[in-house]
Amino acid sequence: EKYNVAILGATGAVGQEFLDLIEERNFPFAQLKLLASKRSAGQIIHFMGKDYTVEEATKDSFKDVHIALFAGGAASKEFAPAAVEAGAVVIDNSSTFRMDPQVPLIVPEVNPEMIKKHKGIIANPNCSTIIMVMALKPIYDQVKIKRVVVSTYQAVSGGGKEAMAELENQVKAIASGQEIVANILPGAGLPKHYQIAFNLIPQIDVFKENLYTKEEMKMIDETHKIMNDYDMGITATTIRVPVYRSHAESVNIELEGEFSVQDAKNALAKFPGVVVEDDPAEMIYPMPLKTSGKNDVAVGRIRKDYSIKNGLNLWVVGDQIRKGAALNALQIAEYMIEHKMF
Ligand code: 2RA
Repeated sequence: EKYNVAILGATGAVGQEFLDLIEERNFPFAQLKLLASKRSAGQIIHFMGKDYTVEEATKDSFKDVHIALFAGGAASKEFAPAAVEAGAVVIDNSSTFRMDPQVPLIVPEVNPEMIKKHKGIIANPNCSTIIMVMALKPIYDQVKIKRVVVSTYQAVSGGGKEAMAELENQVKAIASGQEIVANILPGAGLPKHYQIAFNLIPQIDVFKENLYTKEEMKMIDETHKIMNDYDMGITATTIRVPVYRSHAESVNIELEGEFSVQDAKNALAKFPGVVVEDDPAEMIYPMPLKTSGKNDVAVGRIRKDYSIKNGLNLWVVGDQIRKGAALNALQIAEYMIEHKMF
């Protein structure tokens, strides 16, 4: 069985990763449609021996499409209803529909049972949320988590190809003594921009009334929905760091009961999509340069938090473009194919 696939946002970092993963995982597509904004339309993308012309997305672009992979951004709001209307299942990486009660918010290893409730749209969670819940779920399945305190160290890839280029250009400029240019981070549409090279920016997306950023509130609200536990206390601080494409997260959890470091290691090691890289004596721990380009989320620095009764500290690192976005979305489609949900 093969499926007609459309990729909206085909020319961006996530769109490109969709193509790499479709080839790498031998995803069963019949026809492939590459869609983008007017600005990016017209580009030719050579893929699996064929040349594809990127088309400007319109409301009529989804005829005969079975699976519409939306890379993210404002286009999702504009085109998701038309894609559903045309009979496609939309797997959307934007934040548009994530908190809509009609829209399942899915990490296939964590809450696949929620997929079947979809009404045509399935939302891919925020990258930093996906990476965190991959580490929370195997522990939560053994012992309930009462509270999570997370601090993230987020790669510039979260800001798209342009943000990755900005970091690279700033490093080159510093190396050659040229002027530093900052036009993208912490956000292209924000009134001010700051250098990211050799810096940390404590803002991802805009600030809300409660002085948290939207990125921080995504980690809180989306985790509640994915874990289906709205009592879990969660607080988050999300920081942009000069790293290309892996997000790293320091996750402190308070458990309802006893759970040793070894218990945590065993649970994490068994969980699909997670690898434990944790041997301090051998200086083994996850690092962004090691996880970039890989599918698994790596967990290390697992140790007790002695300041509370049942506390654990984890260091969680994952590729933002893969598991944080394109891979997770494609795995949702793979799960649906495997469980004959189309
Ligand atoms: C970021 N999570 O890292 C957001 C969107 N990808 O910028």
